Parts: sequence; structure tokens; C-alpha cells
Amino acid sequence: MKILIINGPNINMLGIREPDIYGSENYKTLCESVENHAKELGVEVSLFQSNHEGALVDEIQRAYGVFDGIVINPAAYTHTSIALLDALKAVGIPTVEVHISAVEKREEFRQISYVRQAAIKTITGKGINGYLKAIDFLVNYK
Ligand code: CA2
Repeated sequence: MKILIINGPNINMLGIREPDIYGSENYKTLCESVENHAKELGVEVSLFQSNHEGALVDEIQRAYGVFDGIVINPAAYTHTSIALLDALKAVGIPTVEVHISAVEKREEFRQISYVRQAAIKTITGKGINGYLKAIDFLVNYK
């Protein structure tokens, strides 16, 4: 099984500020945790992070016919991007939406998620562990 892990804007800055919201672990630790977990499960993972909406759309399109599942934290684009929603709908790959923080308990503008419409599951508020749970969910899906 091949899973693509996509992270949106500023996720590469994790750990430098707001540890009360996002924890104190950085992006490198996130990547290592995901890679170690995938290895234990015998799953192939590829990690991609970009601050650019179009680059995220391009990566979703490239996943077509290549990956069996997508784990995506679109970060701030969660709350604005119909382009990401359309790309996920276009490729039709089972997708889990992940948020490190409990977005449902935060500002009103974080309550909106466009990508959620294309996701088979959403995991929030579990920190980096949410990515591992998302992989587990995809492995057991169907
Ligand atoms: O909780 C999440 O995973 C978010 O997707 C993270 C985004 C935020 O815009 C979403 O509403 C929820 C923010 C990503 C990282 O932002 C940082 C903020 C301060 C320091 C470092 C990164």
C-alpha cells in the first residue's frame, strides 16, 4: 500500500511557536514519526509539504494512479480552498483530513473545511499522533 502525506502552509514551521496549540515537536519529528510508523506497518509513504496552493493541487493530481490513500493537513487552506477540494474529488483517492489542533474548539473561521467534503474521515486535536491514526484508518479501510 502506498500513502501520500500532504502538509500545507506553515506546517514546516511547527514547534517554533504556539506549543500550547500545536505542541513542541517540529516538522522533522513529524516526518520521522510518520516514516517509522509506516515502516512498522509495511506501508510505503511519501511526504510532501508546500506553502503554495497550486503546488498542493499539483501533488494531489500526481497521486492519481500512484497512491492508494492520502493523508492531508491542508493547514490554513482547509478553510479557504475549493481548488484542493476539487483536486481531491478529481483523483478520487481515499483521503483522511488531519489537524494537529482541535480546530472545532478554535476561532469560527477554522470551523469551515472545504476539503472535508472529499474526506472519508477527519482527525483533529491529536497532535502528530493524528497522522499515525490516519494511516491506520487507511490501512484498515475497505
Ligand atoms: O491544527 C492544524 O493542523 C491546522 O491545520 C494548522 C494550521 C492552521 O491554519 C489550521 O487552522 C489548523 C497552521 C499550521 C502551522 O501554523 C503555525 C503557527 C505557529 C507556529 C508554527 C506553525
